[in-house]
Amino acid sequence: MRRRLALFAPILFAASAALAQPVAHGGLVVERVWARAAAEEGMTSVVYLSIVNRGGDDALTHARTPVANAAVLHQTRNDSGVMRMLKVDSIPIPAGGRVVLKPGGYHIMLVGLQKPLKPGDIFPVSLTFAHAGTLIVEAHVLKAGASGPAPEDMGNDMDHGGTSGGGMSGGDMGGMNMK
Ligand SMILES: [Cu+2]
Repeated sequence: MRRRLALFAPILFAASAALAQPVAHGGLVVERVWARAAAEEGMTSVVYLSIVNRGGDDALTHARTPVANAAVLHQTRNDSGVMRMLKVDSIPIPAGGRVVLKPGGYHIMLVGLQKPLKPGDIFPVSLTFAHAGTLIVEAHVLKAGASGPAPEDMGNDMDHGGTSGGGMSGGDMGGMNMK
């Protein structure tokens, strides 16, 4: 882990220039990795990202980060009008597909933060895939109520209406609903 982080160190510089800086690994490209700010150690946070798969069928099976005790794969589902988060064993990444972890859908829940996450912070997240193995990406911390990166950093698949206007963030969780 330590050695892998060192290998990826040059990416830190590139990533600080652009949130959209993609990280390629085999047939996978991971981009727009962001997390919600959390004011205190011990709270929860959420990581979102986009994965483009130019290879065969794969699945995201584990996530880890040094900033939290656990990083759990979750899916938010609308259960008769009530938004619920469920733990999932894996997130399918179909061949030739694009999977977006975003508010109201799949996400990586950070449980038991080791430290507060402030807007502008960057932290590493290791992602393990069933076939592609493990890669490390950098998550950019946005404000607690953020629903995604700035519009200029977004692709056209972010379908939840952007950050202005409020009230339409898809019912997802930030750090607030899991106390
Ligand atoms: Cu969750």
